Formats: sequence, C-alpha cells, structure tokens
Amino acid sequence: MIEVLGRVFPPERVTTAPGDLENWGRDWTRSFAVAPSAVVFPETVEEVVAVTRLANENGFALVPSGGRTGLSGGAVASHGEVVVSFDRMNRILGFDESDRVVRCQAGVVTAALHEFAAERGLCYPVEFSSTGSSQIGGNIATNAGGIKVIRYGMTRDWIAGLTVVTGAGEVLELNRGLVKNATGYDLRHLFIGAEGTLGFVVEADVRLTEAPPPTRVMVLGLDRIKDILGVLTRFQAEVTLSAFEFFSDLALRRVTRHRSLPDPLDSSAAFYALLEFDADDETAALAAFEDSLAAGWVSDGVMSQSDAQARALWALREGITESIAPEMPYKNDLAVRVSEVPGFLTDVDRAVGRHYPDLEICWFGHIGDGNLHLNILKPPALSMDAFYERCHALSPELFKLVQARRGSVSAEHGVGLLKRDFLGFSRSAAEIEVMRAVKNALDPNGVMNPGKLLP
Ligand code: 2HG
Ligand code: ZN
Repeated sequence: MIEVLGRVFPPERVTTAPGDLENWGRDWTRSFAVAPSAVVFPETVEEVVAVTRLANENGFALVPSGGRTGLSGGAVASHGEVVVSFDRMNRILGFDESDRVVRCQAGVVTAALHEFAAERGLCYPVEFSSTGSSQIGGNIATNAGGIKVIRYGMTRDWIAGLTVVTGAGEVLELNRGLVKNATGYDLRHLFIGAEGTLGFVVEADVRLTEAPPPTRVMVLGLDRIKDILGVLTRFQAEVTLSAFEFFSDLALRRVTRHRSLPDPLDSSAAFYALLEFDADDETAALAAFEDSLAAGWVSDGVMSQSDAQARALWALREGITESIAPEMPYKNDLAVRVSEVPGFLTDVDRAVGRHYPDLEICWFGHIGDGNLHLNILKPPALSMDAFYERCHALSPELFKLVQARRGSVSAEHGVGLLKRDFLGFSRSAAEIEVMRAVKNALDPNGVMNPGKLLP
C-alpha cells in the first residue's frame, strides 16, 4: 500500500510512524481501537481524486480527517484504513464582498474563518467550543450546530456551494454558491452530515452575514426543569435571543471546581439557564426576568455588565465538556422538540435512576433548540470496558424514550461508530434503505469511511 500511495504523495506527505497513526487515526472519543495503515496529506483536489481512485483499484478504505474534535468516532480509523488528512488544504481561496461568500479549502480551521469574517466587519455565526481546532470540512461532514443555533441555524444553513470528490473518484461542483437554483435534487445537502461516507468535501462556499449586535448574557437559577419552557416563552416574546442554554447543578459544580471559577448566583439551584440577547433589549429582558421571578419559575439571576462578565458567564457553559473529560463520560447528544424537553428529561432521569442508581448524569445543552447533552459519568471503581458495556446496554431503553417523542439519537455530533447501532431509533427501515442506495450510487466500492453511520 505504501508503494501505491507513493505514486501520488512525496515521502514527506505519507506517514506510517506509530505516533502519527495514533494521532491522526482518532478523534476526541477514547473508546475505539485506533489502527490505520497510513496517513496522507493531500495539497490539491487532484491528489484527493488520485488517492480515491487508488483505493478503488487496490481495495483499501479511506477515512477523511479534519480537526478530529468529533465525539462519535466518525473520524476514527480502526481497521487498517488510510487516513486522508486535510491539514494541508487549509487555505482561504477567495472572497467576494457582494456575494458575501468565502471559498474555503476543507482544512480551514473554523476559528480562522471567524477571524477572516471579523476582519471584514462580517461574521460566520456557527459557534461551538472546539472551533479553535475543528475544520470547516468536518463541520460540514457532521452539520455542526453549537451555541447560536436558535438565531443562526446549523452549518447546513451557511453552505452555498461544495466541491466534493465522490467515493468513485468523480469531482462534483454542487450549487456553485448560488442563492437560487431550482434544478432538481440538491446534492450539496446529501454531503452535509454524511460523515464522509459518500465522498470527500474538498472545498466549500461559505456564506457570511453582518457582524452581530452587542449582546448581554443572563444566568438564571431554576428549581424545576418543567418551568424552563415558561421562561423561554416569556423571554422569546420580549427579546431577540441568540442563545438559550442550560446546565444542571452537577455540571456547574464540575466547571467551577475545574476552572476555579466563582458561583454565578448567591444560592444554588437544580438547573441554570444561560441566555444571550441583544443589548438593546436589556430593559425588556429585566421585565421578563421579574415576571419569571414572580411566577416562581426562577429563583435568582445575574446579567453581564461588561463583555468580560459575559465571557465569564459563558465559561460556565463552555467549560463543561473539558471539566468532565477526566470522568470518561459516555456521551449522548439527543434532540426532541422544545415542547417535549421537560417531559423527556423527567423520563430519562427516571429510567437511569431505575436501572443504574449508582451512575451520575451530567445534563447540559442547547435547550432552546431541543438539543440535550446527557453525559453519564464513569464511577472511579468501574473499569472503562465494564462502564461502556453498561451504558451501551442502557442505550436502547433511553432511545425508546427518544423514539416515543419522535426525537433524534444524534442532534449535532453525528452517528459515527458510537450511535451507528441505534440509527433505527431515529430513521425508519425504509429511510435507511434509501440511505444505502445513495451510498452505493456515490461510493460503489464502499471505500469511504466504512462502518460509520449506516448499521
Ligand atoms: C457542547 O455543546 C458540545 O458543549 C459538547 O456539543 C457536548 O460534551 C458534550 O457532550
Ligand atoms: Zn452541543
């Protein structure tokens, strides 16, 4: 295989060094075996085409690799695959001010795109904690969401065009940056969220928008999760929200301890909501807060008085993943309709408490769009394998609750390896058959990220 790869890549852009295989062969998950055969670093679309054709001719599999910040194992190479890293395709290729569209290679780091937009008085509004390492190609492959979805939508909403290399090695130019294009199936959207199972995203036309207005951040304490909908509805009626997040007291305790931060409120509560809204709406927000207090929905609250305070309040939410990482959490990334959230939370708490009273659950997430992150924390005494086995065994019980509320087993992290066996709880057998047919059409020899997404 190395000899074959050497026909496309110079020696310095192919590696089989054990440390490199370990590094580029995995994402942020830590529970899957890592065993790629090689890692290659293309610099051009032609090289991506060439390696894809080699894979088809020689019968080896490819795993696309971006910033490797995924949480579902979508970029893990466990079976001797060749990892195709986009680290060297990280250039911004062009920008047109009247289109407000920026042409990126797949390996552009999300934060670099944020900076590029800000330097032009504009904004790329998809934001999440890992933007310092994640790459735009990976964001597209998982249709990344994040903390501003209620106002700005998901990655999908910002992709005006894609250049892809299919699993058969064909280059397709999809939508070409157009705003309007009613010429049949929009194949661009098939590649968004496909987790690299149909081909490689090699370049993207990304839309930018106006820089956001100044904002304020509020953190509210709530004793009953069922009251959160009342709070959301009240604030939505009064202010323009750009975020409505939540975290449990357990999550807050972990962050304040890990980052040595002060508590946001004088007294603790069972749950906290974090809201971001336009600074112009400050008076209206205070009125909504007073109403929520009078209704007994919230027990206390704090509002940022400066950008530094706003950042400090955001740190309480954004630091959660990192604070619980030492407890090797088993991750769930669930979505239900916002209206279903309180009932769903109660059901899940009850199910976990019934089956595993010794397991601690760290709840947090983007409650304003119905996306809940449920991290089950590993008790120190339990081995990693035994813990994962128990969590995996609990999953069908949990996903039945998701299914009963017509929700999703993966809201924004993707299916990858972690949720593959549970896809049927969110997609019907008929849908999965259509997905397979699409996969066969674009990747007839199954070289693209095999074993991911489809059971
Ligand atoms: C977030 O919302 C990320 O912070 C990570 O999606 C969630 O660690 C998680 O479960
Ligand atoms: Zn999230």
